[in-house]
Amino acid sequence: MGWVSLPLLLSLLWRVQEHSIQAYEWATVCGQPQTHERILGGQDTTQSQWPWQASLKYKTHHWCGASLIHSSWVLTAAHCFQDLADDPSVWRVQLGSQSSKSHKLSFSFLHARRVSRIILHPYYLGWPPKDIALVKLQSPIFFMRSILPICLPSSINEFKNLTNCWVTGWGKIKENQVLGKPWYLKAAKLPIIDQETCDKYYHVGTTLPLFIARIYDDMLCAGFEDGSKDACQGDSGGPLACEVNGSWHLIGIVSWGDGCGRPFRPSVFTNVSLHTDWILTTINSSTFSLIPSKLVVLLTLQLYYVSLEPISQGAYLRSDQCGHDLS
Ligand code: 4AZ
Repeated sequence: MGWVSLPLLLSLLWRVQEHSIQAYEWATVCGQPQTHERILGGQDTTQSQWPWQASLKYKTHHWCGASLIHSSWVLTAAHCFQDLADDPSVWRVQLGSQSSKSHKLSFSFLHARRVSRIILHPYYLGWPPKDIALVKLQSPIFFMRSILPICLPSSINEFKNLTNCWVTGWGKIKENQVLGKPWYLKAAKLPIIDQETCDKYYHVGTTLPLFIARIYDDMLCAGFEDGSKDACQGDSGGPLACEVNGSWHLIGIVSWGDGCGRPFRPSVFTNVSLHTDWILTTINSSTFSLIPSKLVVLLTLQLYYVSLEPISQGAYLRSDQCGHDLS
């Protein structure tokens, strides 16, 4: 290794570390699609309008939606993995594509990633509540016009007066009809329904007494009484994105519903604001676990440098400076 490349390598490593530690500096870039187009509910949409939308693929097949929240992490629903959470190698994450079936050339290092970790919520028991999972990409994705993260809701207070919320996905367009060619992302504007009203709706047409709740804990509903717009199978894990003070926030994750488009059966989402702490803690602890291994690399480089110093022509980085730089 030439001596010119050593400081470069060190600075690169340091930048990578800095990037991971200050994981949430991206808050300044999150939730800001670089477009001013507007769409009608249920119509085709372009990826740059929803640049955080990801397709979680089982091998090569679109399986669930997901949302980019960080250059190395997407958030999705835990139920998407069923019993396949232990094997990250069968999963892929595709970003930056309007169609769920991307062109072979665009299924490249620019737009798709293998998965290195799948972390289900520790209290998820195989069905909602806590239907939420973090997926770590094997390497960070590059941000571009069609690939940008969405903001996380910082508190439940952000729920007040949410009037611009959209669900997006490549799921079925009717209960018994899959999305057809060219498999373009769909978006529908949905009003939020308060938990009490939603629970009442979910009792309509059942013999279940009202004191047995169907909507509880971290469940959040959005949709119409008549079911005219709705999420469906294949949209699971995808975002309910709401505009708050000019930025888009990930308010919900598509979780479940009784069929699709049925009256009194709106879509049920995982309420992300109740999981922000878990998300941040999990991402940060996963990031910090990298530091010891980086220190080993840096120490090794330092030893390498010390052992070669007598024959090197000029010292670009003395070990004391190195120690100072890393403090
Ligand atoms: C599903 O099976 C599913 N109508 C997702 C959302 C809804 C229903 C089913 C909501 O993944």
